[in-house]
Amino acid sequence: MAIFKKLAAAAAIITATLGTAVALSGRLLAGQPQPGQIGFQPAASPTMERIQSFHDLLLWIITLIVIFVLGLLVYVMWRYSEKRNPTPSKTTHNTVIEVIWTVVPVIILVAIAVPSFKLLYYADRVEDAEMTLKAIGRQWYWSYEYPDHGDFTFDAYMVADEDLEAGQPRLLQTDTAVVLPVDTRIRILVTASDVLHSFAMPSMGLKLDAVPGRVNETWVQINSEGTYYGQCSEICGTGHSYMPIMIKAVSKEAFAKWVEQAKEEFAGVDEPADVADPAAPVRLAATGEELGGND
Ligand SMILES: [Cu+2]
Repeated sequence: MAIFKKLAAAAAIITATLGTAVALSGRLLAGQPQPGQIGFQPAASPTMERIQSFHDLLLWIITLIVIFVLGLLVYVMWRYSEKRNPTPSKTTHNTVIEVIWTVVPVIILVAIAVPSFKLLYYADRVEDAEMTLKAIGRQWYWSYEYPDHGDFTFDAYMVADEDLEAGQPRLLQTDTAVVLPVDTRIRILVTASDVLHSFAMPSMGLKLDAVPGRVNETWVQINSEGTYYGQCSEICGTGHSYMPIMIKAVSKEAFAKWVEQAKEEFAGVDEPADVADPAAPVRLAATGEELGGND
């Protein structure tokens, strides 16, 4: 018996250590996926908070349904087996039961639809945005525009593996961060210049198609300062996995300072690749290699 006690004590220590490690790393690296992570990244916006609680509600509903159906199946297998029920009943219809098993699922679906549509419209757009960010998906990087702050623009390329510094996540770090203020309602406009892309930031509950010739709109309000990572989520070509999105959320004051700096830094800097010119070479961010234009 003593050996079991020792094993139990060791297990408790390991569990406690792992728990602390996970909690610590979760706090340090909130805006990116964790090794062995189960579930969502910590919510960084009101939209994501609502998505998580809606997910939790659905998890309850689906769990109860699964348990109920599994219970019925097991009971029927036991109660109506050949041994216990040698002469089966010839019943083929039961109006009451049929009405119940039609109406109850309808009620459940309506109960799900109401909060679902509420959330859909909440996440859709914000009427009183305080500023606008425009993200343009390109093969294979993102360009950003700040129309309310002097309309400067810049491109953000992924940092290649060999250029990563300590602590920078692989395939997620970009050379230029998208700096945004916290506690601000930010309208996000998303489009693309070549093929379909998708602007996705899991911790903020953002995922919006970037469609050439069309501008899609969503919004975000970032809860706290930090660096958040996302990726293009539409298979868009060979460089699809090499066009991450990196948002640095800072205080409003720090953002105002950054804007002044950025206006100078990005003034007249490389005009975005000419959309109308299909022969323009595109740069593959991962290798820096130049590829021919789309044929
Ligand atoms: Cu893409």
